[in-house]
Amino acid sequence: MNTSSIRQKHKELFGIKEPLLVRSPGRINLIGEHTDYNDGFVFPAAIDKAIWFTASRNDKKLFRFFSFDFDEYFELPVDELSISKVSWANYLLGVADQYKKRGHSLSGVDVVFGGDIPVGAGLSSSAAVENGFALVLNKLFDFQESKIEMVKMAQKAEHEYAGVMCGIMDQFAIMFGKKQQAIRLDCRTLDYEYANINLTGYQIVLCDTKVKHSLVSSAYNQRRKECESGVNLLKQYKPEITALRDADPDLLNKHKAEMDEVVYRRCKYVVEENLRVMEAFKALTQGNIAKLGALMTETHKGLRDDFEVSCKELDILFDFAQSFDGVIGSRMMGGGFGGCTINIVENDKAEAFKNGATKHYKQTTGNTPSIYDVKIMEGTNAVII
Ligand code: GAF
Repeated sequence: MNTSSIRQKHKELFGIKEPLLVRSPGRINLIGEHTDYNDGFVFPAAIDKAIWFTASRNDKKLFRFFSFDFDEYFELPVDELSISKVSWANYLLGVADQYKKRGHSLSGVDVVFGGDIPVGAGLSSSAAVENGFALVLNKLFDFQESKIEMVKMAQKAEHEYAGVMCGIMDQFAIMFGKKQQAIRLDCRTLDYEYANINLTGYQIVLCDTKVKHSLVSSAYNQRRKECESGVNLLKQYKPEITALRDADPDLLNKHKAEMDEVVYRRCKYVVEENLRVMEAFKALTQGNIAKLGALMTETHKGLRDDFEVSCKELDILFDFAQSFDGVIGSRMMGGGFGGCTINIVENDKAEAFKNGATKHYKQTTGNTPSIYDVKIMEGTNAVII
């Protein structure tokens, strides 16, 4: 897939030669996993894998979408906007619905979209689609919504049309991404700071397990509930606690005996992870890649043992990375139960690492992983051709 084939398809289907062109990337996350919906801190970045959209208005009061990757056409009258049985269409319809709820009057829109963000790999292809379509509508109809409003609408689209009660990290990182910069985001205040990703001598390698276990969204929503139940207990002692962001290890340990054992471990992980994000930001800005790597490794252990969102396949890749001389940090990335590990690897050992991980994963699971080199790139934007 390239942008000229999407543009060609747009012309074929809708007869428009020069539609609006929007690029919306995937994201990685250096550290800060499952902290966003606990009002905590995250450290993601937008990448050089993206979904591209061509878009134009139609005067037929129709949503007409073509998914290049699924090779499927979808059509719905604008006045009948509601959740569809076609799951890919929901990521666009959910965004349209948010515009409607903010009082914008929608008319017909024609869209072709597709790209190279692998689905189910934990690189947030869904948020890339939501953000991209948010920008498409904003531009085509001149709705004048700000970037942050588009981020919030994209997040709500995921809640209401995809049923995943996600935090704000993915949509934020994808909208605000900048070349060569990761974003340290405070998910409560939405204050953010960019940090130059200067991994001199190292590169980021993603190893994709190619599995996505079916419990992803139910387990995700379940983790949110467990965190909330920890907050409800701690609140009885410190009413100012409204999210795990407000708790610290001492307070948690003081009330450990009163907590359900599982809830305690979920809270412990989140409280520790928030502290790790702060440390990682400091380490990266000081060029201390070894420290960043060590923190990532701790994160994986917490996600595996306390938060329990890893899986056999991710652990196999993590263990291999741990044993490989030349990997300075490794961990599962994203919501969990499949998807990728993110690895920081010495440049001159990267090829050997990729080959070794592929061979080991094949031998242990019988499946071939996908390996991606990623670069940090700009967030969602309209492209002038
Ligand atoms: C998914 C969610 F969409 C994010 O909001 C975040 O919670 C992440 O899992 C885990 O850190 O990508």
